[in-house]
Amino acid sequence: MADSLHVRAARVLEANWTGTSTVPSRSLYPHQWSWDSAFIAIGLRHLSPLRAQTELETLLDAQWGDGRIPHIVFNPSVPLDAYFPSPDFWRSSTAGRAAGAPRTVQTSGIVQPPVHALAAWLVHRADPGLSRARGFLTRMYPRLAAWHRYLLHRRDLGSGGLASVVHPWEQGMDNSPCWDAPLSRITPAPARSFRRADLDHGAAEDRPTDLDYGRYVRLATEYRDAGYADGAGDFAVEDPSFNALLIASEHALARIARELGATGTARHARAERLTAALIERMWDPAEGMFFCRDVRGGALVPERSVSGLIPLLLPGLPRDISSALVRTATSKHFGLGDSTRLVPSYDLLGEAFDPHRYWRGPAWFNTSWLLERGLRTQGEHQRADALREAFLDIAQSSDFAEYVDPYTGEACGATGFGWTAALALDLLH
Ligand code: 9YW
Repeated sequence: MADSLHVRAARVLEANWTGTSTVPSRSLYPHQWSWDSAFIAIGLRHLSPLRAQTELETLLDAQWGDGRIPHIVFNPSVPLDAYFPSPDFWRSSTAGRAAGAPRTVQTSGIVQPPVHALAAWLVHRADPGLSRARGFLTRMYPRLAAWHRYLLHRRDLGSGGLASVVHPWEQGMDNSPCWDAPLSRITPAPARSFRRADLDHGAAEDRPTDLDYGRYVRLATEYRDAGYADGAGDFAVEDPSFNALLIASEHALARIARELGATGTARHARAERLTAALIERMWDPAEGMFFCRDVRGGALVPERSVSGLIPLLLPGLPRDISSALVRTATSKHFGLGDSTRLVPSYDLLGEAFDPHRYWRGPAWFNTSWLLERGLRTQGEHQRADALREAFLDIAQSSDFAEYVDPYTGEACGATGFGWTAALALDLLH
C-alpha cells in the first residue's frame, strides 16, 4: 500500500531537519529561512511540539538588537557557494553591528513576513503543558513584541502606521510583477559582480531573471553599506500580505499576552487600528482588492497579486470588503473554484502572467494555506473545504513541490519543500 500523505509529509520534514531547524529545500535553500520556519513550525507541531518550539527558538536566537528577525540564519557547515547571497555578502556581524546583529551567528540583514507570533501561538496550543513547562511563551513574548515594535516604528516609512518592505525578498514573493515599477528606478548591479547559485539547481525559465537579480543585489548592497539603517533606501513598499500577517500576528500576540496573565486588550485594539490603516491605504473598492503602495513613487501599484487577497485572514474586516475579496478570488483573475486548481500568485489576465515563473503566476502552498484560513475566517466554509482538498491532492501528486502550475498542478521548482509538507500536515489535522 502506498504511504499515506501524513507519512510522506513527515518524511520530508525529517529529511529537511538539521537538528535545530528545518531547511526549506536541501538543494535550493540549505539554511534557515524566517517565514518558512514559521510555516514549518505550524505543521511540525502535529509531529513534535518540541521540535516546533525549537524551530522558532533557533530563529529568534538570531534576532538583532533592534528587534528585526533576519530572513536567513546561515548554517556554518554549508559551503559558502551553495547559496547566493552568502554570509560574506551580508557581513551581518560587522555591517550590522550598529543595528545589533548577533556576533556568533551569521544572518542576512533584511526581514521576511511576520508570521512568527501566529506560529508561536499555534505551536503553544498544540501542547500547552509542554509549552508552559518549558516557559516557551514567556521566552518568546518579549522577542516577538520587539519584532513588531521594529516593524511598526523603524519600518513605518510611509508614515501611515503600517510597515514597509525595503527589498522584494522581504515580502517573500521575490519577482512579483508588483515590484516591476518600483524596481525600474533601481540601477542593476553589473552581472559580473555576483554569481547566482540558484541556477545550479533550478530551471532558468522558472526563476527570476538576471536583470531582477542585478536589482536585488544593488538594493541589498546599498542597505548593507548604510549599516542596515532604515529610511534612506530607494525602494519602500507597503504590501497587503506583509501587513495582514503583521495584524494577524498582533492578534496572536494579544492571545499570548493573555495566556501570560495580561489582558491583551491594547494589542487587539492596535490590530483593529492597523486593519483600518490597511483599508485606508491599500483598499481599492472599484477593483475589489488590496494593492501595494509604492511609498517612494507615492501611488498604488495596479497589479493584482495574491498578496491583495490575503487580508481575508483578518477577523475585523468589514463585510462588504470580505465579500468583494471573495468575488475577486473567484473571478476570472484568480479562478478560485473555477479555472484554476490552486490560486495563482498573480492575475491570470495580467500582462506579466507566466504559469511557471516563480511568483509571476504559479500557485504556492503557503498562500493557499493562508487563503484557506482566510475563507474560514470569513465563514466561507465550502470554498475553504474545496481549497483544502485541492491543496492536499496537489501536495501529494507534486511530491510536495515548491510551487505548481495553477491550471494543471504540475510541479515547478524544488520538490520535498518544507512548508508544502508542513502545511499539508496542518490541513490534515
Ligand atoms: C530565493 C525559501 C525562500 C522563500 C521565499 C522564496 C524564495 C529565496 O525561497 O526566496 O533565493 O529566491 O521567494 O518566499 O522564503 O523558501
